[in-house]
Amino acid sequence: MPGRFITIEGGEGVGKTTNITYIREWLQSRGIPHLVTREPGGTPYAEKIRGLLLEHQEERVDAVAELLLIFASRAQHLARCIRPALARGTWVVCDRFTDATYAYQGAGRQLGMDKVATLEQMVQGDLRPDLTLVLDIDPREGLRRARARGDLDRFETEQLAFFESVRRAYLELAAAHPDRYAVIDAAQPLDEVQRAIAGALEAL
Ligand code: T5A
Repeated sequence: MPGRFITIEGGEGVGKTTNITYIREWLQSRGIPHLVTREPGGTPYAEKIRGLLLEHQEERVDAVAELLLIFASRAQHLARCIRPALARGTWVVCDRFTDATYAYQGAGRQLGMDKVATLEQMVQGDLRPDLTLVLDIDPREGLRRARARGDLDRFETEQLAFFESVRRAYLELAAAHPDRYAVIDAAQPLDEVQRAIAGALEAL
């Protein structure tokens, strides 16, 4: 693909949205054509699935149903947004992608990594991000930031142990593929976080 694919990951309230603004400015200042998108979501149809996933539900949501909905929204997002953009040379910056599924469904929901890998292969084929920025923070601090910001979605009401598993999974994924991931200490002041992000973008 002529465009580059960058994903930004991490637990709750790590600062993904805040830092995507910085990445957008960084790309703009270099005249690199880009689009910023997010998962779950990214197209009108996929955003409807996002609503189903994030809203509080009366009935308990089955973990496999959740996993399949996430990949349904990803298939749509890839077909209608990400692949066409990369094919025309546009860089794509995505707020969360399949690493979130490994971390939240594979580890957090304890579905295991194999199920996620099977669906990843089916939905993505060989497409993987060129760079994944993992913003890492103690989940207690991330949740404190997320709570300070306002209402909590369906995932943000999970217990601390869930978010500790999520964090461990991200760090294990990054350790297994150091060429693709940059782990950034998100507890630092914002300008330090952004300096580290700039370093990873320069390297790419
Ligand atoms: N999900 C998603 C899955 O379970 N599986 C999947 O496959 C996918 C794709 C999506 C939810 O879906 C789940 C995971 C998620 O729970 P989301 O909206 O993408 O939700 O993710 P959230 O983590 O909920 O995003 P948030 O908007 O809550 O957090 P951000 O974007 O990481 O944090 P941000 O930028 O809003 O910052 C939070 C606060 O911290 C401050 C900011 O100003 C803000 O107030 N902040 C800092 N403060 C001090 N120092 C710094 N360095 C700071 N950086 C930011």
